[in-house]
This record gives sequence, C-alpha cells and structure tokens, in this order.
Amino acid sequence: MRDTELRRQAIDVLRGNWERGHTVPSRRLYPHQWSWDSAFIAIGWARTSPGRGRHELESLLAAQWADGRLPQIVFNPAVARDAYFPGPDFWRSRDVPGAPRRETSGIVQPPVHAVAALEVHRASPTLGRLFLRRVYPGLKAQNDYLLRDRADGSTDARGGLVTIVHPWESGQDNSPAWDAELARVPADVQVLSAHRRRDLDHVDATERPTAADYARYVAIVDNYREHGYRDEAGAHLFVAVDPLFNALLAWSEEALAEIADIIGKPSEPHRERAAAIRDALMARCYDRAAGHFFALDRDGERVPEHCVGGLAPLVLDLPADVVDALVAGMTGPRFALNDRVPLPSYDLTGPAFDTTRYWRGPAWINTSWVVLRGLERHGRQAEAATLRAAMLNAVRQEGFREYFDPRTGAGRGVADFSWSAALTLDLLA
Ligand code: 9WN
Repeated sequence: MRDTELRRQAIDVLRGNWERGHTVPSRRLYPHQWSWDSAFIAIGWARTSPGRGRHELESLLAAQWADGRLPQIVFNPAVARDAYFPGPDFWRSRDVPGAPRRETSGIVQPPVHAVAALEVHRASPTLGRLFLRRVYPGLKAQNDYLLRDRADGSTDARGGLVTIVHPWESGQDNSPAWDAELARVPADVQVLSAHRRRDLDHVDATERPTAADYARYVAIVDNYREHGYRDEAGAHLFVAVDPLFNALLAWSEEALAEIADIIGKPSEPHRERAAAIRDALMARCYDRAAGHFFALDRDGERVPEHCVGGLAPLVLDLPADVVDALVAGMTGPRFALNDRVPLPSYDLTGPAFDTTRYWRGPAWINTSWVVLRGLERHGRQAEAATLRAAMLNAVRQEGFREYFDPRTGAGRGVADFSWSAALTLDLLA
C-alpha cells in the first residue's frame, strides 16, 4: 500500500472517532475521552487538521481538577453510563469538591500533553501562539500537581520522581513491572460480580487483564475514592515509580520551557525541573549492569523487569554510554528491534512474557513512537529507520490495531484505534 493511501486511511479512522471536540480511542471499547490518548491523537491531528488538535487538548484541559490533576478519563454524558466499566457511577467524581462539572475518573495518566501542545503549535504557528497562551497554565498546573502531591518521598530537595497510585495511571495497565506491588493489594474476585466488565464484550479475554487484576484495580480505586481522592499518607493501596511516566514528565517540562519562551513566561524553572527528574531517573531507576531503566516499588527498590517504558528515558539528554546501553538492549534478544514488528511492551525472554495479553508482551504504536523520538534525539538514525519501518509495516499489514503480536505482527485488541492512526500520520509527515 502506498503512503498516500495509508495516510488517507489513518485520517478516516481519526475522523470516524471524532466526537464533537475530542476523539475517542475506540468507538466500541473506549467510548469516552482518555488523557494520554488525547495527547497522541492531537499529534496526529496536527498533521492534518491542527484545529482539531487544539480542540482535543483544550477539551481535556476543560475537565482539569482544581488541584491540577488531569483525569485519565473524561466521560461523555451522551454515552450510556454503563457503556464502559468502570464508568462515572463507579468513580463518582461529582461527589468530590474540586472536581469539574463534567464527570471524570479520579486518577491520571502519563503527562505527555505539553509535548503534544508544542507539536500542534508548530503545525500552525500563527494561531498556535494564542493556543499556547490558553493551554500553558493548565499544562503547568498538571505537572505542579504531580511534582507536589505525587512526589516520591525519597528524592532530594531539588525534587525528582513522581509516583503512580494505580496501574491504570501508567497507561501500561498489566505490565509485569506492577505484579509484585499489585499482589500486595487484598483481592476479592467476588467484588467483580457486582460489576460487568464491558471490555470482554469487545476483545477476547486472553488479550486483556485477568479477573484477579481487575479485582485489585477496583479495590485500589474503592480505597482512593473513600479518601476523597486525596493523596495523603497511607491513602494508597498501590504505589510505584514508572520510568515511562517520569521520562514523559521530564520531556513535557522541556516542552513547557519552549512554550514559556514562545509566550514570554519564565522558562528556566521548567528546564531545572526537567534536569532534576532526568538526574533522579539516572540515580534511582537506571541499572548500569542491566543497561536499562527499571520501575521502583513503594520501598524504592528496583523491579528488575525489562519493560519498553525502561527505554523511554531516551527522549531526554542522557550520557552517551547510557544511550549505547539502551540501544544495545533494544537490538538484543529482549526487544529484538527489527523492521517488521514494533518494540514489544515486555522482554521477549522474560518470565512473564505473553504474546497476546495486553502490556505483557504485545507491541504498541505509542510506546514505540516515544522510543523512536528518543533514537532521533540521539542521532541513532539507523535504529530509528528500522523502528519506523516496523511501525509502518505493522499498520500496513494489519490496520490500525490497538496492539500487535510481538513475534508475528498479527493485530490484537480493537481495530481503528485512534493513537495507532494518529502516530502513523506523524510518521508519514
Ligand atoms: C484503562 C485507552 C486506554 C489507554 C491505556 C490502555 C487502556 C484502559 C482499559 O486503554 O486502558 O485506562 O480499559 O484497559 O492500557 O494505555 O490509555 O486507549
């Protein structure tokens, strides 16, 4: 298939998923607005209709909480309340002071939105400047919330890493990096009988998190909701540090610095915050022997599982030997960089590897795109060209699927998935 035809198909998917001001990740499985999806989707819109990219980010920011948190899900009131589980009646944001009028979930997702805002601005700089002025305060407040209320206690006075308090916050829901921490959450699979998992109406159960995972996901939210979604000590049943989340936070601080320069605000504080997060990632998550960035558990111990998120710090300034080690890991047996299938979400040789189950192996377009940007930043053109070819090959062969079998490239999850289409548009630009 020619590039022009692939581009036309990607635009069709985004148009089909456009829903008055935002784009759903998938019409059937995810019929609301998701936070980090909207960032990737805006990057795609920037390549074809920057106005829609602006709407995408502004509609998400309109649902920001008073404390600055940008919610993982903004519920569309026009969609049946039980179309997705867990829906608005499970989260009950309407009972929480400081939550917006629009109902939302109470957790966050990886903060890649400032990067997206800058991409949208670059696509149409004249209107973009006004747009940047409008979105800058919300984007800054999002990161302020994370660095203030989610600061990992063990970082130094300059600040540093932030925690996630639910696997859903990582965006890589059932990654093996969370298994040990999740196992500490008291699970009662019976609680699930009170709910209906709608995801299993659309995707085979072997491609989704298990019932035991969902029981714990529900228990973590029940507890957080009972604490009024306040991040006070002891309020969380699950705490972890995710290298992907923190790498994207630092990258968005760099983007905020550029945005601040464009609109005449102080940029240096953002550069300092980006450097502090990068330094903390290096000091706490980088394992020199493994040549990889690992997640941390609630005690600050490294979780020695090789996940694709551990390659994400490549988007930051890193010492040359660290870049070399990450690229060696990517081209070695664990991630097996090739020009057919994008990067697996988890170590192909790892004990928890699964070819089909969601974030336990399958290849995703968004995480490969982040790593691709990292390779480009460090001038690793050969590896970048290979990864780009793999991403384009996967969507050409299988369509804009949610994820792909990391060995065969077979499409998995839903079809017509928005960020797979959006980031393809970016690759073709
Ligand atoms: C829970 C929407 C989201 C993505 C996540 C992905 C998946 C949701 C789910 O879909 O998570 O947030 O129901 O499984 O894991 O990264 O943002 O596309």
